[in-house]
Amino acid sequence: MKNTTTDLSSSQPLPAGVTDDDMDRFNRDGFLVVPGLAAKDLCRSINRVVDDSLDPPLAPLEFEADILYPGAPKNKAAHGGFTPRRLLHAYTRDEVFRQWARSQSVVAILSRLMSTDRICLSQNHHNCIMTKHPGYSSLTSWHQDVRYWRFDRPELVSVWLALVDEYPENGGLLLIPGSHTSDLGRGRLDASLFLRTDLKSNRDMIDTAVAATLSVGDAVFFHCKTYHAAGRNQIDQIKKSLVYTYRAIDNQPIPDTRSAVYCDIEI
Ligand SMILES: O=C(O)CCC(=O)C(=O)O
Repeated sequence: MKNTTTDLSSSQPLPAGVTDDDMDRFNRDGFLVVPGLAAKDLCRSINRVVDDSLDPPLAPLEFEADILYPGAPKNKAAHGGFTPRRLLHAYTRDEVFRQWARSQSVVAILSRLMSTDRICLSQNHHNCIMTKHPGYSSLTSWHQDVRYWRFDRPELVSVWLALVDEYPENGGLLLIPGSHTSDLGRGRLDASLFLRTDLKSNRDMIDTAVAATLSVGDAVFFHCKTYHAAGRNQIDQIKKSLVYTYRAIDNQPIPDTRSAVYCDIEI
């Protein structure tokens, strides 16, 4: 991808269910929702493994109290201190996760978005099951995923699979259409590179955000520069999403950075 947009001149056939309009939408908005991309059976199998991995929580994982986003328990000793936030290293956890990561439906769409058949899954970024537990979940402020990632080019695509229905009340994704092409100055971001909400220019941008309302099996493909956020889970069921990040094979991680700790997997 050049200048963060998709090359629409590719002659590859579109995968079933993805139209030229969808591709235009991805270029324009920086994300694309693909309804029903994962079969219900696969989602059931993934959910079974995820549920078994949450009770008891199976390492490697990250707790809400590790990341300390707004709303998280203050530390592990606090009430809810051992609430999981992310089950890490999804790809190597179980065959069902690999099956989805490499599935023809995912790969075909990625090939189109990235204008290449040679695609790698990053083991260093996302590659996790995101969970939001009732009572103890935190919110994620507005950010670009690429802010802490180090590659030749800021041109990665993440695939977010809904394992339960997702909507704002249970902490579903919010995205700012077109923000992947914005070039905000450093002054519009806070110390942790989240959008500063004390600035009117940022609040105006946030006002244009849309909620990704998803059913089980729906997937969101989003550019690593698309600003997104998510609220706390305010219902009484766990929200679970499986998230992977992909890059073109020639978009290499910078050696000795967090993006190069584990080797990427060509899919
Ligand atoms: O589920 C959330 O809170 C959003 C997570 C997110 O955007 C991220 O980890 O990059």
